[in-house]
Amino acid sequence: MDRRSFMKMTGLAAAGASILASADAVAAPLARAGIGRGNSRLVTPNGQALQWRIVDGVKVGHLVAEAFEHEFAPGMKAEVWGYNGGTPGPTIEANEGDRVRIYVTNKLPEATTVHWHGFVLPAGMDGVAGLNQRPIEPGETFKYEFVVKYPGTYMYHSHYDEMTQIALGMVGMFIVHPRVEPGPRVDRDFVLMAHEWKMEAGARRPDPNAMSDFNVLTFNGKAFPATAPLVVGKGERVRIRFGNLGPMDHHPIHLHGLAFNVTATDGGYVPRSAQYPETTVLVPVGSTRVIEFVPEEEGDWAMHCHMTHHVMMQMGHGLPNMVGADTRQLDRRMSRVLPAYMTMGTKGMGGMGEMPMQMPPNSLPMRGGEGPFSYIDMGGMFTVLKVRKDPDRADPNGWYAYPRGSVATTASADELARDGIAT
Ligand SMILES: [Cu+2]
Repeated sequence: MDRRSFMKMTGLAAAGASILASADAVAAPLARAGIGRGNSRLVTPNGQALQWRIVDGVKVGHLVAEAFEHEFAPGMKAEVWGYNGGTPGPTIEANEGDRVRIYVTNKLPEATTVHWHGFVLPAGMDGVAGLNQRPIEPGETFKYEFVVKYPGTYMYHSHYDEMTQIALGMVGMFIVHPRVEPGPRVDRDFVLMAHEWKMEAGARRPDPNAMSDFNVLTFNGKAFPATAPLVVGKGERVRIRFGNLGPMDHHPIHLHGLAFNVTATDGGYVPRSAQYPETTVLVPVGSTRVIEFVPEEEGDWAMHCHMTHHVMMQMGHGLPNMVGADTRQLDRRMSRVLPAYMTMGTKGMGGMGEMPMQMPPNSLPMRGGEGPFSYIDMGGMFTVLKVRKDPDRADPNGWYAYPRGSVATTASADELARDGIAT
């Protein structure tokens, strides 16, 4: 999206908010571009926020569990299940001590419930089907009401037929702001939810029976290059809240160019004395991890899951190993029936994301997207942290303007001779 359409969207969101304050608060397509709400600085890249209506001092919201079409990245859409037209569902935001009343309407073909993951609340509101309540049948609307006692970074998800419903996308984040921040004030506050999906090429829906070999890995429901970049200022204090309610996988999320501290989990704040610096944080299934940092170097910095298969996409899975294979004979034979035939992958697979391969319908290339120097051969659970001097005026889609002479490039003969490097 260019800057102009981004601005237009921001305007629309502001106009929409006033209408929604009095109308039904369902399925608000607001804040699609990741716009924070009210006094909060919270941003959900590629996501939306739940709209509240205040009734007698209670925050009233409405989640609609439903199936809808979702685009993981240009080239691949799927019918998924989620809340209010999104997977993850809208980010829910409240303040410590708020009473919330959340209606859940079930428009799925089977029963469901909602569990408020990490909350300390009355047992009858915990949402485990059979244990805490009866399931919400299709067509029914249930009411959950509780006081959010403790601040933190929480999640919500279906707790009925979890294998199907979580795999199909019935997850979301729930942030409770503290009355008093336990640490320094932050300038930027992002929410990113990890998820993994199994999408057979050409399939219409993710496969909820998958246990391994997930081939579409997402942040907030998007695979790179569809993940919105995180634009922050040099010297600003930045918070990123990671959540993971994928079906099976844990994700070691790695940030380039800086070190961070884990300041909170879904269990609460980490005391300052117990925090230590890291560059990769493991976000296990069923957990949140909150990190904070102050970037000191401007630039475009990769932020990605460090599991190499989690930055690949569909076509990168289930391939035979061809590295180092001598396939000249095979290629010669094949070329009799397919003149353009060439076995791929014998010298590695670095260039495969950009090869003009014929793609099966509804599928993503092996990996990657356009970069400022060449094709970026990582995809899936990958996004870019853009550290800028003036982040609020920076084009979120623009690339960093490198100072002259600051980019790695070919060594000259003089330099090689000077330093005694034989090549
Ligand atoms: Cu991962």
